[in-house]
Order: sequence, then C-alpha cells, then structure tokens
Amino acid sequence: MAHKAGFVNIVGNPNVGKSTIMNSLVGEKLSIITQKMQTTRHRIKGIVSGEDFQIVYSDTPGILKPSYKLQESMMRFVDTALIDADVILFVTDVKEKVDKNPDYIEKVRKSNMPVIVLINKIDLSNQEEVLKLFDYWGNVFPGADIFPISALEKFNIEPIFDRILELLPEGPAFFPKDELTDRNERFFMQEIVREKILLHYQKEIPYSVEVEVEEFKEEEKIINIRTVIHVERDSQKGIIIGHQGKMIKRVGTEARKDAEEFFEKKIFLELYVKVAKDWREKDGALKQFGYDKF
Ligand SMILES: Nc1nc2c(ncn2[C@@H]2O[C@H](COP(=O)(O)OP(=O)(O)OP(=O)(O)O)[C@@H](O)[C@H]2O)c(=O)[nH]1
Ligand SMILES: [Mg+2]
Repeated sequence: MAHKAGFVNIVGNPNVGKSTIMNSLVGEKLSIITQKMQTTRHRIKGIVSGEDFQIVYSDTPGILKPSYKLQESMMRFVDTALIDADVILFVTDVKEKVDKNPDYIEKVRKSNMPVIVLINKIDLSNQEEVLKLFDYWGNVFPGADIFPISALEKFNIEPIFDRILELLPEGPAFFPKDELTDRNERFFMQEIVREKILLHYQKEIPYSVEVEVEEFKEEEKIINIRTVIHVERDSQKGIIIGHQGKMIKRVGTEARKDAEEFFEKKIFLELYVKVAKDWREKDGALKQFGYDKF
C-alpha cells in the first residue's frame, strides 16, 4: 500500500470534548481537559504514525465570539484549522444547542473538505435522542460520516481512526515518525499548571491567568522548573496565593505530580505570581505568550 499522510483538524464549540477526543486518538494526554469552557487556548498537534501512514491531529480552542484580543488569537487558530486540513473532525455533543454558531458551520460546509461529525457524550443520553441528532447533523453536513461516540468511555473511537485512514491522501510523512507533537516540554508544563488553575479557581480567575515557564533545567535525576503565573491585576495575586499560601501550594503539588508522570522523571517545581497588567488585551504580551503563531 502507498504511504498516506495528512492533517486532521478537530473543531467545535467549547466544552464538547475536542481535547478528550484528541488525547484518546493519540493515546497520550497532550491536551488538558476540564469542565470549564475555553480550556484549550492554542492549536496543539498530536501525531500518530505507523509504517505506512501518519495522521497529524490538531486540537483547537472552542469556537466563540471574541470579546478581547486573546480570544481573537484563539479564533485565528480555529480559522486556520479550516485551511490546512485534509479531514475535519467536527465535534458536537448531546448537550449543546445544535444551532449555536451557524456562521462557523457555514464556513466548514463551504470549505469542501471531508467532514466527520462526532456526536460526543452519548453516555449522557439515550438512543432516541442520539438518533434525532444523527438526522439533524446528516442534514447539516450531507454526505458526511457521523459517529455517535463517548470519548470519556472510549466508545466507538476505533472506527473514526479507520475512516480517517481511508480519507487521507497519499504522500510522505510530514514529521519524523517518532515525533508525538509539535509542542515542547515547557509548553506541556505550562498547560499542566494551567489545568490545575482552571480546576481550583472560580469565575474570571482562570481566564485572567497565563502560565509561563521561565526555566526548565533537566539534570540526570531531576528536572528543575521555575514557573510564573501571570495575573491581570494586583487583587488577583492574593487570590492565586490564597490564605497562608495554601491555594498555590495545592496547585504546585498537583501539577508536580502530573508533570512527574508526564516527563517520567522527578520534578522540582517552583511557582510564583506576577502581575502582567491587562495582558489579554496587549499585543506584546500575547506575542510573548505564543499567541501569534498560527
Ligand atoms: N460524560 C461525558 N463527558 C465527557 C465526554 N468527553 C468529554 N467529556 C467531559 O467534557 C468536559 C470538556 O472536555 P474537553 O475535552 O476539555 O472539551 P473541549 O471541547 O476540548 O473544551 P474547550 O477546550 O474548552 O473548547 C470535561 O469535563 C470532559 O471530561 C464524554 O464522552 N462523556
Ligand atoms: Mg479543549
């Protein structure tokens, strides 16, 4: 068989399970997952290679109407995902309103790319409801493959892979076969810390935070990592640290444990908080944090 390779871009509304699906297709926890909207802020590639194929998945932020500059950058990642795809995985779930974001659906339809619709979270629904959604999406994307799945329970994931392989064009690999992602170690450390912040802080706090690894020094038996948590305002600094430093300690402990599992090495993690005033609205800060690379 000739070698096949291509880009499979995962798009959809916030919180429908895009990142859970990518991790499950790649078999590694590359993307962070939480119950909160806008967990994913970047485009993150996950690469799966075999002897005669290479699939380059991209996880993307959920689609939204931008209300500040950070979100504008996030939506640029989503838009470019429609340009360079060989296959689009359009993710929806059994909970979201089907007519949310009609403009984006129109863009996907007009892209003329092969679309696979994934109706996720069927573990929360019943057969009748799922069949209704199946009909609905069949009308929206005529000719598209539609798979009801549960990414959480890893139900019906295998057939997606088989179908992608059929749709991929013939061609050589884009990345070395042993490469798993386009992101570096610092990025994953930042994301691990950000996941803990999304989990433990409420309201606007997780959205006002950016995490930056200042130093990542790998030694034989340990990795020393210094990480800054940037907040938008002075008042948020105290909230992140918490009474007697309890909150930030918890973030640090949990992030360190996850990182030790991810990097398979002992970690010394140092966290501190800095104010980067209104960084979500500033081009310079957004560039510093990597939101200018599409
Ligand atoms: N019950 C159920 N929950 C799921 C399933 N897949 C994902 N979830 C949950 O849905 C929430 C959102 O999952 P994510 O994978 O972060 O969703 P996302 O689409 O990447 O979200 P954003 O990055 O914020 O756009 C998490 O709490 C997941 O555990 C599923 O099949 N069933
Ligand atoms: Mg996500």
